[in-house]
Amino acid sequence: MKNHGTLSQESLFQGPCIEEFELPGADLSLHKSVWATPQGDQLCQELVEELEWRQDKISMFGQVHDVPRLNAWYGDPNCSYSWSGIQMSPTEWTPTLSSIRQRVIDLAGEEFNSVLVNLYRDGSDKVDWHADDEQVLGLTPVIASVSFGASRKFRMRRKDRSLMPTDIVLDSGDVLIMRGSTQQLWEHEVPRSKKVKEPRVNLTFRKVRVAA
Ligand SMILES: O=C(O)CCC(=O)C(=O)O
Repeated sequence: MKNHGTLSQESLFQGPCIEEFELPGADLSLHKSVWATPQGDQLCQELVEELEWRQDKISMFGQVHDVPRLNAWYGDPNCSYSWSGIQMSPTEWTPTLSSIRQRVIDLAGEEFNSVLVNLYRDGSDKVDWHADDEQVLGLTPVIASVSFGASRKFRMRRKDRSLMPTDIVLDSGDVLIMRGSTQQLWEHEVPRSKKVKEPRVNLTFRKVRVAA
């Protein structure tokens, strides 16, 4: 007999759910609410306060600009990284980052030796179209992207532009895992959004190949 009015044990338990996407050549799984929203928001604040943020510069058409977000690079001692001519040596894992990393390793079933952390101070910070396809990550990297704080749109498009872009909303506590040929065939951006007034911290866990 159905029990109206009171909640069963199952409906009280809201475990994380996984969303899959039908994107040709991309292998994405979005694990919703791996951290509950209040916990995710708390971690956002802690990371904003604790991490060693840097303001990188990028030169475009002969002019030097601030990258429109702050960054940090943490990892095992030998995991240096460079993108768009910016060199980064790893800072040692903090206890907070180590515990996030362990949760992500368990979820993805993959080892990660480093993390690129982005701080979007508000909706005017962004990241432009790119793929995480640097040689040191290998041809088919697994990237686990963790979001804390403000919800932001994560937009994906095929590099050959054969399809319309797809928008995925990443909320506080979500983990998006990208695998296979995703970085070879697709690129992604986080566009500006005037409505967003709150900060967001995004962590992309990676496995950098280290010379023996
Ligand atoms: O903030 C995000 O969700 C994406 C970050 C990103 O694209 C990157 O770190 O390469």
